[in-house]
Amino acid sequence: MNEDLVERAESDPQRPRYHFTAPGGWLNDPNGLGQWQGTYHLFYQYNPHAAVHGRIHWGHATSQDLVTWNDEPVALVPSDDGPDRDGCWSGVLVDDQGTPTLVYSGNRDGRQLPCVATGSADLRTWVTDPGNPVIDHPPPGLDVTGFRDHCVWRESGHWRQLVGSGVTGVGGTALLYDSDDLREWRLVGTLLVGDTNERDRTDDYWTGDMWECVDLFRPPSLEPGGPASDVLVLSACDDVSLHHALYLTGTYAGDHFDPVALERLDLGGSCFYAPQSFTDEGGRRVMFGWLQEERPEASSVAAGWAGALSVPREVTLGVDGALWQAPVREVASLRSEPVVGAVGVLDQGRRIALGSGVAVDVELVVRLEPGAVVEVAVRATPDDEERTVIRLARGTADDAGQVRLELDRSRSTLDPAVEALERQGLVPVGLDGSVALRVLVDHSALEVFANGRALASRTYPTRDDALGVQLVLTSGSAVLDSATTWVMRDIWSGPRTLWPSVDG
Ligand code: DQQ
Repeated sequence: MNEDLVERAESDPQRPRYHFTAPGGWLNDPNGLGQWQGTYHLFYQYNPHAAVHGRIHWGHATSQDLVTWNDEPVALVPSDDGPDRDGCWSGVLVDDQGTPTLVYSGNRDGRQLPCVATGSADLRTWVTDPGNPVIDHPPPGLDVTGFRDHCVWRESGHWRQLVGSGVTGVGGTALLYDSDDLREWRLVGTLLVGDTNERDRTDDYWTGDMWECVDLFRPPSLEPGGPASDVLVLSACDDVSLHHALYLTGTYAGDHFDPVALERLDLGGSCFYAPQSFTDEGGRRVMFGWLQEERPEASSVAAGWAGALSVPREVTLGVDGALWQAPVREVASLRSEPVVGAVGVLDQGRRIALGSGVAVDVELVVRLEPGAVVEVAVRATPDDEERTVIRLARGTADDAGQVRLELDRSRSTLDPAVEALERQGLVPVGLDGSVALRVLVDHSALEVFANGRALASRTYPTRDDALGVQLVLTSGSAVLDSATTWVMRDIWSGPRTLWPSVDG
C-alpha cells in the first residue's frame, strides 16, 4: 500500500518538484532544522500512512546544499504506550555537548507535553528519554489553551526553552523555562502575552488564542551597520483554524520580550504556517514554513500526498526594522535555460512574454510611477481561461511609498472546489518606485518575493497548457529594467523512499 502511495504522489501533476515534499502521505510543520557537521538536517511532521494529519511521525531528510535532499529513515515513531502514543508533534534539534537532542511535543489523549530524544552521531537513529515527558503538566493555576512546540537555546550556561501556549480568554503566549540538563525544567514565567480581544478574528494581524511554533532569534542585518532587534515568530490559531504566522520585533531581556512592532510574516494568509528557523554554519538565519494545501482534503487523499515546505528563506533585518526574506542563494543553482525578456518603457496593455513552464523562477525589476499597476501572470493558458495574476499597484500622493502586492486567483483553476481567495499586502518602495520581484512557480506551489516581503500560496491549474509567464502594464507608467525566467530542475535525483515500510 505504501509503495502505491509514493507512486500516486509522484505521478500527480500538482506535486512540486523543487519545493520539499514527503515521499508520500502527509507533511506539515518543518521541525528540528539545523546544520550538523556541515550537513543540513530537515525533520518534518509526517504521516507515512495516508495524506491526512494522523498519528504524526518525524520524517527526516539531509542535504549538502539546502536545496537537494535525501530521504532518511523516519526519526521518531509514536510509541506503543508512552506520552507520544498519539503522535510526535513539533519541536527542535539542539546540540547537547555533542549529543544531537530533539525536544518535541508528545501527543496523547488530546494533550501535548514536552519530550526529549537523543540521536546517534549521524542523526539517523533516535532513542526517546525514559523520563518523558520532561515537563508533566502546564503551569498549575494557569488556564491554558494549549501547551506545545518548542524553541530551545543556550544562555549564560543554562538551557532556555519557550513552549507555545495561550491563556484562556486573554491571548496567546510563550512560556519561558530554564534548565541545566534539558530534563529538569523550572518555569520562569510568560515571555509576553498577546491580546485575543484586541482585533477581530478575521484581521490579518489577529494574534490568536494560542501561539504555535514560537521561534525567538536575532536576525543578521540586511546591510552592514543596520538596526538590531530580536524577533519572536508565532503561528496564531484558535480551536477551529490555523490563522497565519506573525512576528514581533523588540527586545528579549530579563526574562521578558518588550515588543516594538507586530508584522505579518507572509502575505499569503494561512498558506505559510508553522515556520521554523536556524542559524547555519555560515551565520545565515534560514527559515522554512509549511505550505498548506488549498485544495479539498479528498483531492490530496486521492493524490497520495499533502503538504510542501517553502524554499529555504534567508531572513535578515532591513533598515526599516522589518524582516526581509529572500530564497537562499542556493535556489539559483536549480536554474537552467534562461529566457531574457525585452526591457524598457512599458506600453499600457501590451503583453510581454517572459517564458513558460510549470516549474520556473522569474526575476524582474520594474519601476512604477505613482498610480501605476503592473501584472505578472503565471500558469497562463494561451486563451487566458486559466491564469494566476500577481499585481503590483503603486499608491499615489501620501501612499506613493508603498506598493500593494495582490495575488488574484480568480482564474487560477477551472476546478471549482479549490480555494480562490485573493491575498494581498503592502510592500515598501523607494523614491524611484522600483520593485525587485521574484516569483517561484512550482506546479501547485507559488512563492512571491517583492522588496523583501513574501507571499506564499497554492494554485491548481487543470490544463496542461497553463504554462505561460507574461507581464503587462494595466494603468499608469512604468519601466521594466530587467526580466529573466529560468526553468527549474527537480531536486530529487532518485526514487523517493517511504519510511518506515508499513503493511496494510
Ligand atoms: N502542528 C503540530 C503541532 C503544532 C501544529 C502537530 C502547527 O505541534 O502546534 O502536527 O501546525
